[in-house]
Amino acid sequence: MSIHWYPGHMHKASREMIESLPLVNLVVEVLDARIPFSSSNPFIQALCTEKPCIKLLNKTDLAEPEVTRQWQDHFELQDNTKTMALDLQNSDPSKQIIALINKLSPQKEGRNTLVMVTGIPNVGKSSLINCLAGKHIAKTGDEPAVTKGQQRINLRNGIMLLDTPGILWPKIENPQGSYRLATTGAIKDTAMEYDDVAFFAAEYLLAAYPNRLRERFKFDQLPESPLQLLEIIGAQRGCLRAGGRVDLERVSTIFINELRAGILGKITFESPEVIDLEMQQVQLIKAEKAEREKLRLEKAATRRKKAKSNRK
Ligand SMILES: Nc1nc2c(ncn2[C@@H]2O[C@H](COP(=O)(O)OP(=O)(O)OP(=O)(O)O)[C@@H](O)[C@H]2O)c(=O)[nH]1
Ligand SMILES: [Mg+2]
Repeated sequence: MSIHWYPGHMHKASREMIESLPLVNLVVEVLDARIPFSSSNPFIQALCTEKPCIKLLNKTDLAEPEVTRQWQDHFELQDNTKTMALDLQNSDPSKQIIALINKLSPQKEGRNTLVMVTGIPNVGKSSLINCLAGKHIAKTGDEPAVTKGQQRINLRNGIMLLDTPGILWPKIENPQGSYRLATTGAIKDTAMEYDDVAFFAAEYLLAAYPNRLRERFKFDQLPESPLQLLEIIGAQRGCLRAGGRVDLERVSTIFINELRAGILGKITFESPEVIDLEMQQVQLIKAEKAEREKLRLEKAATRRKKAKSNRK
């Protein structure tokens, strides 16, 4: 599945981030703890190499603690980078975050630190702003692209926050990454097919979390395929069409929503080990694409040449 969801406001937000960057002292990148690799925006990475960076792995209430720890160790090997694991839904880590910002800020005493809060859609950037401000000042919502423009918030403790809209990047080249983003809710519903995403999630859970599925759906034998799993769930939930066939669209929506809500337990979709292999796959996909484009251009040039010589 390739995702094409890069609406105008994200393009504008990227431009505004580049414009604001010279004044920014520190970058806070909010990641989804279930998908720390797939929720890392390469555009933000490339932009922020020179600034101290705090990576906040949020939604840890939905992710496996042990794997979150592995991700923190992985990120802390990068220059200028510190991490914290958060559950903004159920706790208030504002004191620890503010202490870390003050520790890493390159600003001299008495001068405000401008902190840019960045991240892909729906990871909890505005929830973080509200937590740090101690009041509800940024609109939040359980869907991607709630924040559409930049907003400055003065915490009046020497820290100025810059809330930014969640941005993706124009081409998400890692197919696994696209699926993980869709599974966790970073992609607008209208830009994805629920059944396609449910097949991916079902396949992953069958391989990585078979016991969770057994517990939740109470089957004697593990289904042999994602389709079989969705059919069993569909039959249990009465998602049937006329003639008794399972309504895959309906059961897929239920399955994905349960997964997103944590009803299947704490689930992480990637560990640091996947990075190398998936980066190699992306390079392969890019090389194949470049080769196809080269062939297309060569064919077009030959056609033009032929047409020209026919006209003579
Ligand atoms: N389960 C869980 N949900 C969270 C957590 N933090 C935030 N949320 C929820 O995630 C959803 C998105 O939060 P927002 O703060 O609006 O996310 P955002 O990054 O500002 O999103 P955009 O503005 O759309 O880019 C909301 O429904 C929040 O309540 C968390 O730690 N755990
Ligand atoms: Mg927001």
